[in-house]
Amino acid sequence: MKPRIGIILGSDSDFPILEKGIRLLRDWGIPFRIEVSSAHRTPERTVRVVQGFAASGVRVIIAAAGGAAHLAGIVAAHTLLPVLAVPVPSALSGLDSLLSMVQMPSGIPVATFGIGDSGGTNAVLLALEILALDDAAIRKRLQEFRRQQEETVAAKSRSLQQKIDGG
Ligand code: RP5
Repeated sequence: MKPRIGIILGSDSDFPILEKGIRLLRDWGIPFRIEVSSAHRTPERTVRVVQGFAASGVRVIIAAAGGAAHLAGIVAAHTLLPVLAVPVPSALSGLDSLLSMVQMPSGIPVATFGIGDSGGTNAVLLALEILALDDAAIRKRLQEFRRQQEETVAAKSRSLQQKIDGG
């Protein structure tokens, strides 16, 4: 099956922040490709990965990296596919990663998410929302996902209330 989402990690050590999102893709049967390639350690390979994603039918790219994180910018410079950037926690708690991604000079857009796990999961969810623009099955899945989330919050509220009432 043709991959619809391309994920590029600056290092295999970045994988944990996308684990939850990748589980979601697998559970929902969304075909994706994942590659490790560094903007600075393997610049030519990074360009080849981006070109490969586009050629294989990928519609949206997620790029995760940490530190002086120019991966998403380099990826975006080589494609017109939307690029979603996830800042990985670093020696500076990911603030360096975040600023490297979010402060793209005008002309090459990168949509930047929050640092770490929640950013990784939200990037996958936004990628799915982009695909859902012309895929009714994914749209339905996303609606169900939100419904389940609402139930979880309501259950937490009930359980907290019980705890308080119980003394
Ligand atoms: C970045 O350097 C990677 O994205 C990673 O977050 C960080 C450390 O990489 P490793 O030294 O763990 O390979 O390029």
